[in-house]
Amino acid sequence: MKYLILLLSLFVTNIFAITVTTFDHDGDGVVSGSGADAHVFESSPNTTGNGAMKVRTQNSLSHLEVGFMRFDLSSVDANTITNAKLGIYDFRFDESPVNGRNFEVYGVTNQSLDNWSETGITWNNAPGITDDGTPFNNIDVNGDALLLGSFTYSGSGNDGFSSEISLAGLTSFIQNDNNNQVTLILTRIDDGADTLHHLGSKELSTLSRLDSSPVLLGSLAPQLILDGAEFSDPVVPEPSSCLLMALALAFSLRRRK
Ligand SMILES: [Ca+2]
Ligand SMILES: [Ca+2]
Ligand SMILES: [Ca+2]
Repeated sequence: MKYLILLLSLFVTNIFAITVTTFDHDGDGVVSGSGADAHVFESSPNTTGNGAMKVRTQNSLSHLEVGFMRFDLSSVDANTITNAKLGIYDFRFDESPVNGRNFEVYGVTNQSLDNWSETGITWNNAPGITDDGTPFNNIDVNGDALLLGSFTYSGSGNDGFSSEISLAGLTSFIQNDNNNQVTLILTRIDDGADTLHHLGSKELSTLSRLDSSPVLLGSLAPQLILDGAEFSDPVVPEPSSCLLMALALAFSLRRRK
């Protein structure tokens, strides 16, 4: 019994986590909330890239494309979040792996700028960016955005998903948010010949660029994994609670035998 309690307590500390995606803000797999993902082009500053989110740089320094993600945290009790991680999916994983590539993530700190349009965001109107007049030298981030950290992409196996991305400033950025809308900016920081990256969006419906097998809509959308998090609305069923109840039931059934 003592060991079971120990096992359960260990389990409890680890199973409380909520994954919010740009597709689904309350974890039921049904599209909801104000999540969004899109990309903008420095070379085409009035064009919106929506569909497969894309981040692109090239060593010719003739292209710079930057990804934008908005996560809706209104279903989550922000006070319960202990750690936040980012998950992104490489749409071209079976063609030119993004593994080993380096990215930077910024958070939009100006809360009034979270309400960008997924179908209307451009280089010229995107939050956190002011063009510095020198083309393609960097992301031209301004004072409305804060560098949260950098990471080297590492997908698990060949499924193209990297879902355990830790960024030094991400958790505190989310904890300090005050409008339940979190905007992240994603950009490559190293240049190379094979730098065109398509990262999964909430609209992505096929497995990869070379494999058109259909996937559940939203399943390859960018993710925020919120450790410790609990839903703010008690009506929303918590998968972790269901798991605990199932464990308790299994234990009581076992004792009755
Ligand atoms: Ca939902
Ligand atoms: Ca989108
Ligand atoms: Ca915000």
